[in-house]
Amino acid sequence: MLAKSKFDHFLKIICVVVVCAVLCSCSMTGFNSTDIMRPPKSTGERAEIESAIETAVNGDYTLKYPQSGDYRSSVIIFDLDNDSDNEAIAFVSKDTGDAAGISLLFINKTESGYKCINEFTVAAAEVDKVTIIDMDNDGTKELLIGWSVYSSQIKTLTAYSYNSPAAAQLICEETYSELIIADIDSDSEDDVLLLSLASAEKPASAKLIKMSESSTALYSATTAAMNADAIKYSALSFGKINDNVSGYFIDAITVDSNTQTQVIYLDESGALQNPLFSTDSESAANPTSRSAPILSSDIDNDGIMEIPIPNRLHSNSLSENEALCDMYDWCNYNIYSNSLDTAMSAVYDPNGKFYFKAPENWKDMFTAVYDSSKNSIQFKKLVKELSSDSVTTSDGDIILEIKAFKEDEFSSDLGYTQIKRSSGSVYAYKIYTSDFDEFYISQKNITDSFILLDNL
Ligand SMILES: [Ca+2]
Ligand SMILES: [Ca+2]
Ligand SMILES: [Ca+2]
Ligand SMILES: [Ca+2]
Repeated sequence: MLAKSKFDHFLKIICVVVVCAVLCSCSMTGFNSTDIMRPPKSTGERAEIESAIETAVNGDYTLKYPQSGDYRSSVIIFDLDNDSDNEAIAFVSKDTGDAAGISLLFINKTESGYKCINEFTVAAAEVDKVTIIDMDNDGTKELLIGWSVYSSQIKTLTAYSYNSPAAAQLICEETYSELIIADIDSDSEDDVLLLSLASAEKPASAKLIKMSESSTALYSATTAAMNADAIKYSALSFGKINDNVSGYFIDAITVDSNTQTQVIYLDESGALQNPLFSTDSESAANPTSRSAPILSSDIDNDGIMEIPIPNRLHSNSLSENEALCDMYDWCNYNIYSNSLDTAMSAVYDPNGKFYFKAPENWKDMFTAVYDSSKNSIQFKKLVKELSSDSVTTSDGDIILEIKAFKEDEFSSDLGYTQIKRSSGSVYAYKIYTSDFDEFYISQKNITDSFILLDNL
């Protein structure tokens, strides 16, 4: 039962945190089609473009649809050069029988109607993602297109500029696992970041991509090494590291099934940094590694991101029905001292219904034990005994108990005070310490520290 409850609990946290991640992430915007935001001016325009495609292909073809990103249409209509006339691009696979790949068609409005002006064929099975961005800030958009083959997680990037009346392919030899757009250098212009999981060909990396001064090539302006043990990204959240610096909080699943966070940001010299990852030694393990798939988020809603770091509680006297509760320190990454500074510590209810923020005056001096027979958590003092070469701890007096009652079983006669009522349950507490105890916690503090997961 407990294991299932824990699983439910983590599922809820994942749901909550994924929602947070999506809200503050530029990379996981999901379906947000600009095709819908900017429909063709008329069916006439769409029909003319389709006719231009048919003329250019001159045979049977299949339209190909980008599989991720903001643009999911096989025909994307956009004013690339900012002259108020739309251009179009189209992805088609020609039904010629041979493995020719996918053709990218540029379709331009001419005096005699829409015409295909350029065709580029790429050896790929699918279009992964289309990014339309002004890489050199000259007012015309460049196209970055990711391509995938079935056998690999690694996508190939090609890039194109459009200067009427023709498109040109830019030199670009980059690959990626995730292409993300955000203003990582805070100059109010979007930047392109490529994240790559480790592959047989290339080590794991984060790269900031820029356009050459000649506007003929894309190149990696700065690179940071990333953890080769990461096998899948769980969330890519762009957010504030502190009041002045923003960066990516990259939560990834590692080969040992843990979740860990890497923080990618640009330092003052313009170099990408990944301070929570070190190639130096095996001992420099990422301190954020955790067995539960809990994602980084702005847990306390102050605008700055936190990373959940397990902070194990201790007990020397667990009985048959008792289990230690999990606690997490939600930490801000301090780029100046290279440290993780705790913004909030919280104990999780093993049933996944709530967490309880540990008050400041309990810091490192308490434990929390869940008793399944009573459906309650007892918060106890931790007694530390110092000897010349070691510290031993033992469970001390109970400070506070939080118990979940079924709604029809709760009564104020039972000696508990109600905190919250939710979904057929009443959560209530009993204080065991006096007002003069150093672990004293006020009624208001208990209420403020109790956070129902449903309300996150
Ligand atoms: Ca145009
Ligand atoms: Ca441009
Ligand atoms: Ca920027
Ligand atoms: Ca925060």
